[in-house]
Parts: sequence; C-alpha cells; structure tokens
Amino acid sequence: MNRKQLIDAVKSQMPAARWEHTLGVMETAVLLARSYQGDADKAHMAAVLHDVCKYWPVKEQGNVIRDHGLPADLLDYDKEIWHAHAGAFIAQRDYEVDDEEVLDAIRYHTTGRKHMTQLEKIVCLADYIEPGRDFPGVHKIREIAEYSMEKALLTAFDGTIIFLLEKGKKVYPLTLLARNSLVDEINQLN
Ligand code: DGI
Ligand code: FE
Ligand code: FE
Repeated sequence: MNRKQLIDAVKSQMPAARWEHTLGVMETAVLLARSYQGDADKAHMAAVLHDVCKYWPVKEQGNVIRDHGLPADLLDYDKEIWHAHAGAFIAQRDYEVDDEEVLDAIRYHTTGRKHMTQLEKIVCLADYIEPGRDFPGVHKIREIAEYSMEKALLTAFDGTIIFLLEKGKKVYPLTLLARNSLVDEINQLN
C-alpha cells in the first residue's frame, strides 16, 4: 500500500468531519515534529491512522481488545479510549505498519502514559490542538505549545482529567501517570 492508498483507505473508515480532524492532526503533527526535533514522517503516519477505529461500532472496538489480548482493563473505562489501542492493532494488522514507535503513538494518543516518547507527545498534542479543535482552553494550549510540548500536554491532560471528574467519570490510570510524569519532566527542565 503506498501513502495515497493508505490515506484513502483510512478516509473511507470515517465520516467527512472526522477526516477533516485527521487532516488537521496530520498538519499539526508535522509542524510540531519540525519544531521539536521529532520525526516528521513518523508523526505524519501516526496522525493518519490515529483515529482509524474511532467510528467503528463500539462493540467491534471491544472485540478487537478482547480477541487479541490488548489490555482488558480498558473495557472497564470509558469507551472513548478504546479506539486508540484497537487502532494500533488494526494499523499493524490491516495497514502493514510495523514501526513500533508509530504504533505506540497511535496506541497512547488518547490516554498518554508515563515517560511518553517525543513522537507520542507530538501526536497526542496535535490531536488536542489541530486547527479544527474548539474547546474551552484550546487557545491557551496552542500558545503554550509554542514553547513547551510538556507544559502544553500537561495543561491538556489536566483539562481532560477535570472534565472527567466533573462528569463523575473514572480516569484511566495511564492518564494520571502521564500527567505526573510530565510534572516531573517539567520540574527537571526548570
Ligand atoms: O479521538 P478524538 O476525539 O480525536 O480524541 P481522543 O482520542 O483524545 O478522545 C478522547 C476522549 O476520551 C475525550 O473526549 C476524553 C475521553 N476520555 C474518557 N476517559 C478518558 C478519556 N481521555 C483520557 N485521556 N483519559 C481517560 O481516562
Ligand atoms: Fe482519538
Ligand atoms: Fe483524534
């Protein structure tokens, strides 16, 4: 599959509005990679595929997790986070992606994790701040992203955690670990 075929195949998996979002993440991920010494090709590839399963029926996303030994505890948390792990599996199986760094960037783009790689930060942050995003606080995160990916991502995760707490929802532990890990990184940078 060449790059054009890959892009067309992923595009066919989602409604037009979600494809617009994916285009925004592709563009933003490449810009972040250039600004922060990331690998722009890998960032682009992970961005193309990051939401590949997002519009699959939730039941199918759950089946991918159950049937292929992905972390079973995901099933005890919000369904919104399933598509990331399921997507990494599908990227490898159906789209012939074999680069572990790219697969991890897809896998952790929603929840994050402790000690996120540069590529994971790029894709996760691009997902929050791509031009089509419009949620309270997004402007501030875009401003911070001009000088620190870690500070921008911390602000983004804090917003998500607060949002989940206010809704009375559970927080997947990796998101808390990601958040704490960024605090450590930032304090060592200062
Ligand atoms: O797929 P997208 O809409 O582009 O963005 P995403 O993959 O970041 O989706 C995240 C959604 O998942 C967001 O609306 C918040 C929700 N969510 C539910 N539980 C958790 C969670 N997000 C994180 N980071 N951690 C959770 O535990
Ligand atoms: Fe997503
Ligand atoms: Fe996304």
